[in-house]
Amino acid sequence: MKKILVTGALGQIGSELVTKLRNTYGAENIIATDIRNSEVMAAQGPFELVDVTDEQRIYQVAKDYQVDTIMHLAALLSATAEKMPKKAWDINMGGLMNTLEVARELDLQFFTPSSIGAFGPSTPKDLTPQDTLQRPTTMYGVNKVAGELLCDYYYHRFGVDTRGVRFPGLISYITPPGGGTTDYAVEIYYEAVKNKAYTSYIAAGTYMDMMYMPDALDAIVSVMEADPSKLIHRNAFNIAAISAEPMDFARAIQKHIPEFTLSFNVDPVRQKIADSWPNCIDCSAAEAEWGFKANFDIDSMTKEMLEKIKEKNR
Ligand code: AKB
Repeated sequence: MKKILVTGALGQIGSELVTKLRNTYGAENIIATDIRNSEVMAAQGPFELVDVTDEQRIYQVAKDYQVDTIMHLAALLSATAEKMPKKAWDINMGGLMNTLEVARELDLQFFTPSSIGAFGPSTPKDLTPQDTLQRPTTMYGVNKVAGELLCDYYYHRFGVDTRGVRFPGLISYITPPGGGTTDYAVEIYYEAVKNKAYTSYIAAGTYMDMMYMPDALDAIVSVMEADPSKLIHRNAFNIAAISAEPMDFARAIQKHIPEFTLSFNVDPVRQKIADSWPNCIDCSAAEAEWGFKANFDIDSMTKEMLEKIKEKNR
């Protein structure tokens, strides 16, 4: 039976991952942690206040609960990191270093997500290979590349069982993302239901990879349960499901809300970040090494997103 400590448990991924893990491995075996409190999450299983910049605290909680795995999710996303680069370095790199150290000291399995943000303008944009040029031009990207290398280092140098994926923009109806470049692809659904209109801060024709949250959660569980002898890459597997630009979302939404309209008011900061990222990444290494497969395309995701948001509004 697994015993897993999750950092950033109240974030976009964490809030849904904790529920899935608690359903899979038993609520008492999932120690949700965050810098903020949550009575709801605490009522459903173990919950501890943890600031990932405090290594002693992470160590203590991991030891007290005798966990065998850390899933480290706490991080600032790309747009926020551009606004606060020093803080992003401290949280994203400091938090990763601290959690990896605890994993080394206590001999724990370790997961942390990288991102399509780990690529930059000189990376091939279409069918971006698993192993390719990575010269990102954002603080978030610098953090993600350094993080991928650090996880590889902890595996090769200390034998820590580090694993990870490069997530595309993640779309869900439960917890909204905050401070990301791909957040428009979530906002568009809420606005479609509420106002039948959305103004996108990302320009028409800007393709980025996206994925529906259930596929992202399945990917985390699959890569963690994968046979280690089959893993050539271990960390930072390219995974994606949907390569889309804002008009693709508009067309998918119009199949359910024909009067929906999309307009544009481009934010130069987030547009510049988006322009530096791939259009569509190649996931063949993840498919071959641990059987990655996404189940949702833009139409099946859109149908469910609109239904669930309508239900929430009732
Ligand atoms: C962001 O937009 O910053 C994230 C990501 C793709 O890593 N959603």
